[in-house]
Amino acid sequence: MLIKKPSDVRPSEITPREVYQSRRQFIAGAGAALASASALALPSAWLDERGYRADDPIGEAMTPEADAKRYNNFYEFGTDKSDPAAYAHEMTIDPWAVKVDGLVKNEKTFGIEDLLSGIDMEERIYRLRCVEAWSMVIPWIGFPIKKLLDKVEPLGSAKYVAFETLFRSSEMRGTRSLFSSIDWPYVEGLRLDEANHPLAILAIGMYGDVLPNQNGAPIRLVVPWKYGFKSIKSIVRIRLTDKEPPTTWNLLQPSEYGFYANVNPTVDHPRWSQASERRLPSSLFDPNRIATRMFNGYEEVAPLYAGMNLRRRY
Ligand SMILES: Nc1nc2c(c(=O)[nH]1)N[C@H]1C(S)=C(S)[C@@H](COP(=O)(O)O)O[C@H]1N2
Ligand SMILES: [Mo]
Repeated sequence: MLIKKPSDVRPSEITPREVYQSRRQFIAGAGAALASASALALPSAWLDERGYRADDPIGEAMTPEADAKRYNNFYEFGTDKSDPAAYAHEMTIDPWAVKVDGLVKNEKTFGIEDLLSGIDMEERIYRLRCVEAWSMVIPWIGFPIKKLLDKVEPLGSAKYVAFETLFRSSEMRGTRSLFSSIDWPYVEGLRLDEANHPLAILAIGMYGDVLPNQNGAPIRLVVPWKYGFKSIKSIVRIRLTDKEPPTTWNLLQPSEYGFYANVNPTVDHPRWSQASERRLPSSLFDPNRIATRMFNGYEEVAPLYAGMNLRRRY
């Protein structure tokens, strides 16, 4: 079973209020430099019971928490895998607002707590497959995007969902780099029916804790059947449209990165094979190379693409 049913997560373990209170408690109490798990008032049973060492429900070992938090892509903070963990703390995430607008009945700018109110959190243990041919298995805490879309009620004319990351160059040193060819803010998009798929989530936490900044705090997209670049971090705007929205990697290199970006072992990147991946942690002596699966193993999404040529719509 890929999805941990909400009924399996006891309400006492994770609720948005608990997660956010713990963050608030931490921000109010400790200095920003002392972000340690022990400072967070998470229910102790949560970590004791899971520990995040055992195999997960998909039968693959979870990536150690430390690796998932220090090996990142978040170009706003630099292009090295270690840059986000080193510099993302410079991003202010409290207060945080998300504007949801476009083709919806109720346009609204939500404070993060308002956005989460009335939404139950679930734990989802998903494979994350980067287009660079490495992968991880990460336990997220979040909720289906559909639950947020239901709050604003998309109009019948809405066909796509466009997402936008915070762009605040004073706090994002990667965006100040002369070598950056990205046209900020980082933008991504999904077809509305993809966004409404129950596997597509907005995550606010991982490994039983709130998201660290380098992983996209306070709220990010996670679309497990697509290459990692679709899973846009630190979202400030969600817009419903009737046209396919521009996406950052496609703008940069359209022949290499498509709008769909479904994980597909039979369609190679122009510069490398996508048939296999390095499952992290890996090393020179133990590359831990495994076969890549269609839709990253989430074949239940196949009906979304019935009749589409996935070689052409990569
Ligand atoms: N705003 C923003 N979101 C982003 C990126 C980025 O550079 N900026 N990188 C993407 C890529 S390429 C990947 S593989 C995943 C990595 O997520 P992780 O660091 O939490 O593992 O984030 C995605 N989301
Ligand atoms: Mo990626």
